[in-house]
Amino acid sequence: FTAKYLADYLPSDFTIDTVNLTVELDDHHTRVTNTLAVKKENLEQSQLILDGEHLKLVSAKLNGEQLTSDAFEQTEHQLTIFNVPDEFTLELVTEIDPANNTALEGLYKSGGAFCTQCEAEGFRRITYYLDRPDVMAIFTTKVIADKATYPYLLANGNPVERGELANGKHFVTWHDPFRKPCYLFALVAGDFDLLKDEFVTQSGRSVALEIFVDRGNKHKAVHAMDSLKRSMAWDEQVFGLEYDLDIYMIVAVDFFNMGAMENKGLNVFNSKYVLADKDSATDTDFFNIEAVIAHEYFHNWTGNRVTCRDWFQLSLKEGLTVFRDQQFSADMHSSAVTRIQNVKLLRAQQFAEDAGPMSHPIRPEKVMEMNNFYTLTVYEKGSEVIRMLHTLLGQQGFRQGMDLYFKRFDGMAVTCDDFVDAMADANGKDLSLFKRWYSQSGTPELTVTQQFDAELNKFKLTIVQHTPPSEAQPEKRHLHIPINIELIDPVTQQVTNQLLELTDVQQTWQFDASNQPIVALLGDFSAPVKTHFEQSVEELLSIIELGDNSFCIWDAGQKIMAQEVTFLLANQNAKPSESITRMMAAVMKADYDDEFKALMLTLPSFEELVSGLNKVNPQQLLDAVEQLKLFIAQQFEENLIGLYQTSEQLLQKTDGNTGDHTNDSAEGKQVAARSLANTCLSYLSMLPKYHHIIEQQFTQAKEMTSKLGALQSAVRHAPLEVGDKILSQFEQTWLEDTLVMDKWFSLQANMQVDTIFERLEQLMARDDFALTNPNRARSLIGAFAMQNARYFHDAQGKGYQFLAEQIIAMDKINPQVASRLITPLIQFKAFDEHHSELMVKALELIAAQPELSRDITEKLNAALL
Ligand code: BAL
Ligand code: ZN
Repeated sequence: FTAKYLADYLPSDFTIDTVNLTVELDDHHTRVTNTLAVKKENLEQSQLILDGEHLKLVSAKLNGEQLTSDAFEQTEHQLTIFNVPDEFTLELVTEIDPANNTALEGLYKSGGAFCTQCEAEGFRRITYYLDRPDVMAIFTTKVIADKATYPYLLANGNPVERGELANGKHFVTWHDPFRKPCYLFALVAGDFDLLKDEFVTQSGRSVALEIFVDRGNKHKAVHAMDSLKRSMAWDEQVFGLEYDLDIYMIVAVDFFNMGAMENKGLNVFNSKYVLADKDSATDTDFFNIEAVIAHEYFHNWTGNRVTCRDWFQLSLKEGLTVFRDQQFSADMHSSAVTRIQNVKLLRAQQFAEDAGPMSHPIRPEKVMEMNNFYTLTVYEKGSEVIRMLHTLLGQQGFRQGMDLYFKRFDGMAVTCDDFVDAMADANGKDLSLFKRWYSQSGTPELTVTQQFDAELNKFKLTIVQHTPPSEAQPEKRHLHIPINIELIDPVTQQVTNQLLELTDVQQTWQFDASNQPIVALLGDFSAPVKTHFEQSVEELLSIIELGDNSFCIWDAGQKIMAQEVTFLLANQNAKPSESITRMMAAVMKADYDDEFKALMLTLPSFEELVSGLNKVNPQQLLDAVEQLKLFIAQQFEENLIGLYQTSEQLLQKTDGNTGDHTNDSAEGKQVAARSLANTCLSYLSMLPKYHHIIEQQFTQAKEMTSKLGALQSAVRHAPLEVGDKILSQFEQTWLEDTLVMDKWFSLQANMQVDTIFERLEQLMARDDFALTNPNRARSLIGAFAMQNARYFHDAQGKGYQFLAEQIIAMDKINPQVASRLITPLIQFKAFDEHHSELMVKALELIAAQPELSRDITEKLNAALL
């Protein structure tokens, strides 16, 4: 396998004006007739090289003439046509086998339906094409299939013709008037329930909204539909962006590699991000569905109307669209809680990725398998980079930049530099140094020192930046970093805000201050960095008590908790210190809303803690966390039970009715109460005398969030009998619901029992477990490796070995999913020698297999360097 480099980019020698596709669907012999209008752009070039994989070429005609065998050459990945004229029509007929396509790229079957996934390079599995995002064409697609089995035939754009054919078949022809790259192509055929609605745009155009789901699930699409309408309205209000076709369709399928896909006018979604009702989905599911629906909708402008020149620029559309969906969620819900959740994800997972062997800049420079770069770095850090622009330019300046971006580039395939230039030009701001965020990998670290001169009433803050070197970039350079600070006067309790711009390795700022202020650093987490700033517990408590910025308040609490864990880790026989008691007492008495209080009470996750430590022993870390959690449960038992009961009372007053749960609604308050109740239950279940509450909550709950909260506490902290009893009741109720059963598999994967490996084997032997179903595989194998740290990091290496074996099996079926599962194993450098050696052994076991995919090979090459 060879890598591609950003530096080697060249424009295409050919362009394609129009594509006419006729797709005659059949399980094993789908026939694709592809008629292309091709134009030579580089007149020196005599041969046209098209991408194509797993295709059987049936016939090839140039300008209506059959090509003779010496006029072209076929390899495993390409079709080369020699001596082509300057402009011509090419008609290619190929055959494919969708029913045996377990990789779920290109055209495949999910349940009884045909569907497609073309990003990044799946279109080449449907027909021969110039499969690169800067080749943009007008697509017309005729879909033909059996009418009884596949009553709905869908593709991009607007339907222009439909009719009946012989042998019970029918067809529908779709025309997409917007030029697009082939990765945005989609086709769906199946029998569905259809939920219909309408949205009237700000200019008064009516858009038909259609969501297709498996039969019997129509009521579960209502939340997705409401979310779609809210997204459409928000994009008009905040960015002035209106939808452009007459119809917007979403199809939910059970077999899907990613979350969802923004194909023009025809989104295909993992059913996990569409289907929800109050019985079967948690508040988090409702939140995530709204966010993913919004994300894919927002792509219509940031991704589809303006797309990427090449795949190295993926963050151009993904970082920007994640930022847009985060802002939307913050507007619909608590902005503080939404922001903290964004940061938790970044710190837990992106920081780990950036410290591991696959560390890459948000605009990678070298790629072997593009599917490996749909990463937390490109998406989440990419979004943080956009957020920094938003912070530097302000909402209005950012909007001016967006307006200029669309004015310059609508209908084009462009680069990240083009985007930043639009932001700079619209605001007259020099962003040349800022662009380094796109080319440099790693998490920058800020070291902060302070100095107060009581005689001169001056306060000085010095910040030094440093990014640790990585294999690919041994010399890191300084970046342009926006740093929001709050200065809190401990005497007057006055709080002032400042935005500092760090543009050098080291800078000092001076402020007038009559008392030594307390600094709350990185308000709203204004930059994706780690900080080293020695602040006393008194200072951190003052931030909690006097600060204005919710993120800084939460972060001060997290810092005290993380310091406590570190202390217990270093002093194995010690007891938790006074600081944690003081902090928890402050949180207990503070007047926070329930959801924020739940976050303030929650200890940093295992992954968040690992990212702040060096070569940690995972078992000892888990022991320290459990010791601290038990201590808090014992010390604050009365507060916890009080909060738990108050939340439960609020929940019982009104029925759980998880419809619109935006922040101010009655439902929003219930969401918050459930979050607090589950957090308290998680502490209380550390104490055996409260184990009965777990079962009580499970039995009495009227919705899934509370049921799941009870189950999570059971599998984590209660005796096996309690967990097994309610898990079995849960299974009997939900056996027929795939998405709920995914939760059931995940709960089992999280069990804290020494027989976990036998349990995993038994679960994998069930009829309803299959590696060919990505959601199910992730719900068991992924949940075990990514959530059950205690047994994944088993001291004998059994957890690593289990994961390695599953990856080997999965790689033959679905390399993309296999490659995602390998993430926790390649991050071995974060752990002590004993564990990291066992992890490397597991990686070597995988590496010893013949015929590994390009996806896995790229990661193994990086990890086992
Ligand atoms: N473009 C792939 C799925 C997503 O990020 O929306
Ligand atoms: Zn996206």
